[in-house]
Amino acid sequence: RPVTIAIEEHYNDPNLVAHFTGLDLIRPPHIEMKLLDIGEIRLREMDEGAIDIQVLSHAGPTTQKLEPEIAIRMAKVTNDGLAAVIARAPDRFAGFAVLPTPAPEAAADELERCVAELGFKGAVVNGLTNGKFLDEREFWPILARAERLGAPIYLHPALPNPDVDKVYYENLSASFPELRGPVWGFTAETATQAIRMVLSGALSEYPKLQLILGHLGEALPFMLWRIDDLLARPVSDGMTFSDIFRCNFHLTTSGNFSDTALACSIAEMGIDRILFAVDWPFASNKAATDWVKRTALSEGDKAKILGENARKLLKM
Ligand code: GRE
Ligand code: ZN
Repeated sequence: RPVTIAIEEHYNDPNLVAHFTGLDLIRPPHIEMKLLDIGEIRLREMDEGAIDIQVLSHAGPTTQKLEPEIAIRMAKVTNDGLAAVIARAPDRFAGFAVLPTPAPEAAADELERCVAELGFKGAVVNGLTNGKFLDEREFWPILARAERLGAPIYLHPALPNPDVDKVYYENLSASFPELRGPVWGFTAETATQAIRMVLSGALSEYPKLQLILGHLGEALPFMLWRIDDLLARPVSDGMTFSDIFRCNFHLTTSGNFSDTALACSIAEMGIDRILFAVDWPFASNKAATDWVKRTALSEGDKAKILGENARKLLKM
């Protein structure tokens, strides 16, 4: 069977979780329990889903919403802890770093340490950094370093900016607490982050930088034609929005096992930019791999999505 690498798979480090405050994302106890497990339950469910390797990333909001000095210290502790987990089972686990983005120069250095010394595959950034989007110039040192290292940055959602949350979601959140989160709030903010990466000029400055979006691209494959049409001009160097999006983004299947969304994503991005992910423990490993195997794709295309594309992008 094809090698299967899942690349948006979460865990929690109690040392970092102790720093989360005001987190109103309610995760049920069985999810919290799985996030803390890096042994028996995780490996059993990987085996049930025929997943060979999980590329682990810490569950949100990680180090994006801490004071700079605390973020720097906790990113090191968390990344060292993840390296120790991987060292115990290097055939089953790989890692994405957490970055102290509130201190951008330190975050660039931490990314380099994690990739060059710990063998990590890139980094995950969870939502905004204390209210700021990653395309703002103060964060460009991180983007520059990621490009130089050939290390992708995964733009993972987090709960929306509190001002947005209040206006958009608050009055429905009692009945539908998932609305501000995975139902829509995550997608709206992360898609906005991705669009801003293109329009800010960050990707023209760092044209080799690779960004990863989960959930089959946070709805953007469906919107590319309309975005191009209404911008009605190139973003830079004669490249349209969708030209840049197709050069600098890879998308994963995390938590969105939809045949029609997958067909749209492949049609817009090409098969080589679609990678397998589950979003464990928020989605089921077995449901994810069963779905890929049931799709109408060729065996060659399934193998690309399940593992070959990740091996290339993450140099595994
Ligand atoms: C999260 O808490 O981070 C989360 C969910 C549901 C789906 C995905 C996800 O609560 O990352
Ligand atoms: Zn996730």
